[in-house]
Amino acid sequence: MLNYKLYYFNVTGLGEPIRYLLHYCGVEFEDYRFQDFDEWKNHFQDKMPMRQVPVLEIDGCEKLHQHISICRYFGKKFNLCGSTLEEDQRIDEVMYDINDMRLSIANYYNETVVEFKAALKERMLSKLSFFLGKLDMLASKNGQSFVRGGITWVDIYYAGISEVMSNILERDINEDYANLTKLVAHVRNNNRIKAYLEKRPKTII
Ligand SMILES: N[C@@H](CCC(=O)N[C@@H](CS)C(=O)NCC(=O)O)C(=O)O
Repeated sequence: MLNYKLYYFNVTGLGEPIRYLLHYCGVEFEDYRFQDFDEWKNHFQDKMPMRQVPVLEIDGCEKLHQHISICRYFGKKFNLCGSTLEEDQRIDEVMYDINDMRLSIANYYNETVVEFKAALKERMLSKLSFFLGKLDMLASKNGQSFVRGGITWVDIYYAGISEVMSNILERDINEDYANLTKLVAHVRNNNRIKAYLEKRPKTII
């Protein structure tokens, strides 16, 4: 059995969908959270492949990076992919749509110039409602998942990353979308995810 260690900050962020997937799949791992930014800067940053996290270390040596490809890796490993190449294409499309939404929120959140921030907020909110509407329709068409044929890694990815987006915007982004709410609840009702959510550290973001 491989030994996994996930390095990330003590926030949900890009680490959370990986944590969701690992718990969903019942993979034991060390959820290493830097105590603060200094610990990261002084002791870890230079040891990471691209000086960024999340990073997943395997057996104390090999280091995987890029949060989406780490999620896809577990999707493949635990049969949470599509059953055809076309379904895998759909999974990737949804994942990149979700990522576009996330980046739009992150750009708004990180903007420090007040005048730019107002314009970014307007653009981000309009994009968000369009994308969420589309994703909701997809979830409605396919039951409690984005792609036909049952739960796949992108459903679990969404449950984790939509929590991050909601934390940043300080409201549940799925609240007006019944099918997305159902999809996320379905993932969170998984016994192992439920147990993780009960015991994980409380963080603001
Ligand atoms: N494209 C990368 C982005 C990783 C990234 O931006 N990580 C940030 C935290 S969310 C980071 O490591 N920041 C610390 C730093 O740059 O010092 C991914 O998706 O994993």
